[in-house]
Amino acid sequence: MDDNKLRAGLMYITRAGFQVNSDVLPILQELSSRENFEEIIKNVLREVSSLEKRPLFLPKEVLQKYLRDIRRKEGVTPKLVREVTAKEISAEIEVKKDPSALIGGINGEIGDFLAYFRSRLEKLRQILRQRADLVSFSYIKDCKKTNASNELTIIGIIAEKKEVSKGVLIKVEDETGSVKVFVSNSDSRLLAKAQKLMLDQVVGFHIRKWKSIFVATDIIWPDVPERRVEKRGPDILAALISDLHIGSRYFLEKVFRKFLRWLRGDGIYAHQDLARKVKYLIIAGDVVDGIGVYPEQEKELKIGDIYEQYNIAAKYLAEIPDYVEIIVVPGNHDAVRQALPQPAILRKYAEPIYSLDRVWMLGNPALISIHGIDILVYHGRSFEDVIRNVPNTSPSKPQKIMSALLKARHLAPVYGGKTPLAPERNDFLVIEDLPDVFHTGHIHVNGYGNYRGIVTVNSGTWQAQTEYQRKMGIVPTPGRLALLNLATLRVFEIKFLS
Ligand code: D5M
Ligand code: ZN
Ligand code: FE
Repeated sequence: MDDNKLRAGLMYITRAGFQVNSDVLPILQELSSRENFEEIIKNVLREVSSLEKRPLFLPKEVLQKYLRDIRRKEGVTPKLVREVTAKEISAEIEVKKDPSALIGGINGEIGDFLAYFRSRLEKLRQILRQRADLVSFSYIKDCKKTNASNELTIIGIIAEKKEVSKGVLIKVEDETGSVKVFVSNSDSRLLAKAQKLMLDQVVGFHIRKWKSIFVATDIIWPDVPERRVEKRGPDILAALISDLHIGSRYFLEKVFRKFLRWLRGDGIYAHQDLARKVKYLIIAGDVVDGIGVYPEQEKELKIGDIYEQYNIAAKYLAEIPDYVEIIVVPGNHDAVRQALPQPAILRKYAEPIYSLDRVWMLGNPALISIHGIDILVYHGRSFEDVIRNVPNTSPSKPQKIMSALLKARHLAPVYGGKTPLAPERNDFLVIEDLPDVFHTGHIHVNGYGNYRGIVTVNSGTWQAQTEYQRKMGIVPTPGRLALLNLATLRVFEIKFLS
């Protein structure tokens, strides 16, 4: 409030022939603190003078409107609670990590493999050493020299895991050598831990020398510190999808169209009010079914041309309202190298998608931040290897698989399994920066969870059960859309396949 300015303003108003009622005084007081108060008053008077019936008193409504506009411009939230729609909010996307431009230049020589595992070991050792009991550790070569029976700590890669008569025998490696560590049956808690170890993952061991062998006293995963996410974005939604498989005979075109119509707001659908809040669409791979991905795939294709598959995909994406930002990461069916990390889908094949503006073509995995919420997007190819390695994991509970990966702080620990890994000099698949949300696909089953404060979302599919999946006993959950609220980080779903 500025008394002199306010007095001058009041004089101006009365000279223009309007009276000032006491109820507008507080509004004028607040407006008087603004630099352009004089200009505001002039505009108010101009508006009021042009009214058909000239009022005697300066109308409160007009002043309120000016104040509201000014507050909005200044970024002050109006007291009135009003729903924010995606259209009126501007996009805020930051790509924090994208392997696309950083990979390649390796040719699979032995040196590459050594450099790759060295990078994996070093990165995970950094993470493990943040724990008080792992700060100091011994290199394997040194611990083998010891004769003492005191406890030692090692950090290494799981090179072998064998069930033996009285427990599990684990071969652990670091850059200085390897050692066999025995986990005894007699400690059921430790045995359960040992059974959950995946090949090639990096963990810490507390060990003790007993006669000529080393016995584990504890196994420590890099893991995620328990935390509560305090970050809050705006009250808008990100739609998380994956595994469209456009081009496949099993692609559920009608169901997918229904989702697009819902998003556009034409037609009468349940939860139509939510469609207007969707600002982002994140696609975690397998946009198209591709060609030559598995033997005799052509029999299951409706569109046998990869260019045409992406052309159709682009047509669908073009139907999405123009205020929605679309983020696309490749999967194992997309037109780019299979080995992880994958660069973005190649422009050569997906030109029609590239030419849509508002589409972000990123590599797999990618770390993005939308309105400050960090989302790790990864297709999920390695889930099959986790299922083989970790007891009690299955395709029907993808959130458990996601937790296992977060706990290992690696997206694809197993080397030489189902997941092809490129031995890059730098292991991009180590989960170095913890996201707020972890979004995956691949397994074609929706699953939601929370691992130590990280929201985990496996978005299902838009493809019906294939012959192969039927034989394998995989029961997909098609047509279920996962929606993430950026203000609450809550996930809920809308079913488009009834
Ligand atoms: O994978 C879709 C689903 O099918 C997923 O649950 C994995 C499973 N799948 C697909 N191909 C194979 C093979 N060759 N072995 C085992 N499981 C498989 P998608 O990537 O969409 O084909
Ligand atoms: Zn898929
Ligand atoms: Fe897949």
